[in-house]
Amino acid sequence: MAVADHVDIEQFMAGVEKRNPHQTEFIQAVREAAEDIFDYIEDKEIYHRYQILRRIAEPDRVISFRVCWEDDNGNIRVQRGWRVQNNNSIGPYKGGLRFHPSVTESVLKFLAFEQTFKNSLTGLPMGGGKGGSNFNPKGKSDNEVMRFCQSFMTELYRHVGADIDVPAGDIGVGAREIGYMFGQYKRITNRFTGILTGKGLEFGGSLVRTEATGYGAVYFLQNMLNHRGDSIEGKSAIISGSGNVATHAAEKILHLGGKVLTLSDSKGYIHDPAGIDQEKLNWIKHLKTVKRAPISEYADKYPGATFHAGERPWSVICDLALPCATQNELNGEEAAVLIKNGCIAVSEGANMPTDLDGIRVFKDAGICYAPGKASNAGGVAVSGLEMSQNSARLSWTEEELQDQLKDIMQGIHDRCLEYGLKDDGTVDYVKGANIAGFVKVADAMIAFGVC
Ligand code: NDP
Ligand code: 2IT
Repeated sequence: MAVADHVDIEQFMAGVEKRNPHQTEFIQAVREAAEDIFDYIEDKEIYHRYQILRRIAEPDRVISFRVCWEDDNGNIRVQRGWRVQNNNSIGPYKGGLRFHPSVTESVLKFLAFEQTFKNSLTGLPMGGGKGGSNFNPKGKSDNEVMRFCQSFMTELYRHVGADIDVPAGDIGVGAREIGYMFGQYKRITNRFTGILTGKGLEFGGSLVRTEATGYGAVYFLQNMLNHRGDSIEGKSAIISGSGNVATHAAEKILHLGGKVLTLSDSKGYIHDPAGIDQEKLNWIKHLKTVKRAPISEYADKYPGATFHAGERPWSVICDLALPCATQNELNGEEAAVLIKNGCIAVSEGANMPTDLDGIRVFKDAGICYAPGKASNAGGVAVSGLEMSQNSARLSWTEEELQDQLKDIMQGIHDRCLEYGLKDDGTVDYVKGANIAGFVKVADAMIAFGVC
């Protein structure tokens, strides 16, 4: 087939938009990757002939199901659950479960698509998947959450397996939810196998998994700065979110001698000019995971701090920024403000937190900018290590796992350099991540032929 027969990116995206009407997040994620991949494959006939990108952007399957549960007042509630199995060319489907009212098929398809590239980048044998529900755990009792999780797993169990699909946590799914779901799987199947990661340490979980995403995002930041002969020491950081990823990113910034000025939640952000130290961070972790209360309470507890209702932290002057809450939480205007204020590096802990305009601003400014599919891969990487430990029926030490996490993040950084290093010595980490993530999956798919 001649090169002249190839579609261009706009024709390709027109097809994606037509096949996925109204799925704005999914279309956004595909465009972000396609822009780099189209450049790369332009003169590589085999990727065109096998329609690789077209196939990766069509999930292997999307499973959708009803989840019924009973609330504490005896009302029957009906939610929708999904598992998107995007691509298993290099390993079993792997990716988190999100419980949040904003969850739609589009959100889960974008997350599963990005997960495919992210998991490939880790160097571990994991395919891409994502799932979840529009269930809102906020304000629910432990018993209500348990009944929901049991009902969710009563359907999901038939689609997962240690060599098939291994879900984990994400927004609204932490240790409590994983415990309830693992218990239900075991009860239904009478099998104790590693069908979920992020499990409790007593029942097959791995040390360092809880910290891995946030720590990994900061290791990636450190790698980017080191590559430019700089470091985190003495720098100020602003962070969004106050969940698993944000609080552990903050902790690692502190370990490496930086200062954390902000954290946030869905109601607004807190700004503490004195810095959020480890003691304050421990208080926040307790507030968000045990008390399950809003971050605004921080400003009552620590009078030097202020709470900014309904706002995001991006106007606070800083050296480093880590968006760690959710998708599209940082737009082009906010990116421009960060650059104007002297921010030199952005490492995404969340998935797709920066919109397409924001990415363009960061790329044009030539700052160190890491997309989530590279910088937040530490979480799924340690999930991969949890799978290995489960298969071998052993547990590695904290030190071994910390070392492996650091090595994996360095490896991802270096894979991004391979395809993203520019002539002027700066690095386009978006391009590097997209192409490096793509090549491994694509070459496996070619080996399988047309299927
Ligand atoms: P958590 O549920 O622990 O925390 C989520 C945080 O983000 C909370 O502070 C929450 O605020 C805030 N948030 C959620 N939705 C919104 C919204 N629509 N607007 C503003 N704030 C919001 O989730 P995680 O920390 O696990 O996940 C955070 C991000 O990191 C997500 O993008 C996730 O996909 C990504 N990620 C997570 C990994 C993991 O291992 N957990 C791995 C890789 C990426 P509130 O408390 O008010 O709800
Ligand atoms: O987005 C992500 O990488 C996650 N939520 C973690 C997935 C996993 O399988 O650990």
